[in-house]
Amino acid sequence: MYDLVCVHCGAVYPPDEIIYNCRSCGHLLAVRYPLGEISIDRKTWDSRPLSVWRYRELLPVRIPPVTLNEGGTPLYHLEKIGKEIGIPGLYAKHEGMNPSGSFKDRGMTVGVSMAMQLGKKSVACASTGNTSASLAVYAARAGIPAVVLLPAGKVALGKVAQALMHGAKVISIRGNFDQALEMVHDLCLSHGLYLLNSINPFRLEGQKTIGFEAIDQLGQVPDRIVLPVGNAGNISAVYKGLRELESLGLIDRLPMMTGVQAAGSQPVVRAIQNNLPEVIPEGNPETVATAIRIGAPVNAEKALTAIRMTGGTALSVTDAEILSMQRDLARLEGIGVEPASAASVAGIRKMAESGLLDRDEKIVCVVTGHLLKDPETVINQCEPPVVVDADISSLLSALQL
Ligand code: AN7
Repeated sequence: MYDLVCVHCGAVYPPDEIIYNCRSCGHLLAVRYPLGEISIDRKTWDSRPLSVWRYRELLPVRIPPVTLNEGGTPLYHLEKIGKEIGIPGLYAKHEGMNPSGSFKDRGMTVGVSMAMQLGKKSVACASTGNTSASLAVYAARAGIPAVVLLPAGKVALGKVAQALMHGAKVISIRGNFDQALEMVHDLCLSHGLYLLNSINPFRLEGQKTIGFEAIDQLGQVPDRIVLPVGNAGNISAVYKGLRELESLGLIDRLPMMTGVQAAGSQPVVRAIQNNLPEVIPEGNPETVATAIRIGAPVNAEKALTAIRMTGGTALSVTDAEILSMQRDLARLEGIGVEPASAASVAGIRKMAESGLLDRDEKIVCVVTGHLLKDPETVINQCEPPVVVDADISSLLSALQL
């Protein structure tokens, strides 16, 4: 059986205790498996479909899971963008192809399953959007109520639409994500809802399978895995999973974990580039990539470890660079992603242009959410459709034929 261990002081808690922060030092907890006792037969994994649940021996769920077949997302070779920036081994793992359109589904299938396993009757989260959409979906699937807190006016339309349609109780807070998270945390502690933000150690267990799948699809450990960073949960989760594979002897090296933030919201980048022991929160984060508009990333401590222990790095990209890469992915590769997702590939373009990486690297960029999540940002940067009269000559003249 696994237990929960404080990432800072090492205090240990039983797996069925509902606890999000260490009682001795206040830091976050992580799931620890008795890796020496777990036997994983590579053939058994390979015989199962590519999905979160392929890797169930390294997941905490012991009941039939609440699932919609998450994971198994495509890994695309970015041939044209890779050629343009001079990196032939450039790939994108399209997490927008999950059931609710983002990587959060990997975390929620595990997190909501754990809510059921632990006997919880309701769930909650704060969210820049995707977490709320995903929680609403999985709570509906489980048949339990969900409460989601959003920063008012700063959540992309598609995500709000999903949270509403799937039946969550949606509350908009006059404040930013960081404030909403503090509030929902208090609410969960005082009223017994199960908190499914990324401070929940079980949710990150599901997300770590992105790295497992990337290796299985590429047929080797990539030299670098690149993720957009908001609350820094996903980069921490992927690193944790890969460390477990390494301990089990299933891989023999780790990729350089590379985090990309938006220029207007880059506390992790500042900590890495200035070699700070911890992240200094930003009070007023701002970016077109609202998914990663987060000034006080709760998983920063784990993320700094992930980046530093693998010789990775963190860098920021401007909103213009993000949107330009969103368009290139869409038009050159046929891959539709939301702005935050394009940040990972934009970061690689920037590193390549500055000579900060080896052009022979095999690089997997995680593109985290689907284009349709944020239709307004798409419409704002594209020419509107040309309207013509319903006759063929008007059509031909509009097409300049
Ligand atoms: C598309 O939904 O934080 O660094 O509340 O939606 O693990 O936070 C979303 C984050 C990247 C950053 N890409 O991941 C939320 C939320 C997309 C995202 C991130 C998010 P973390």
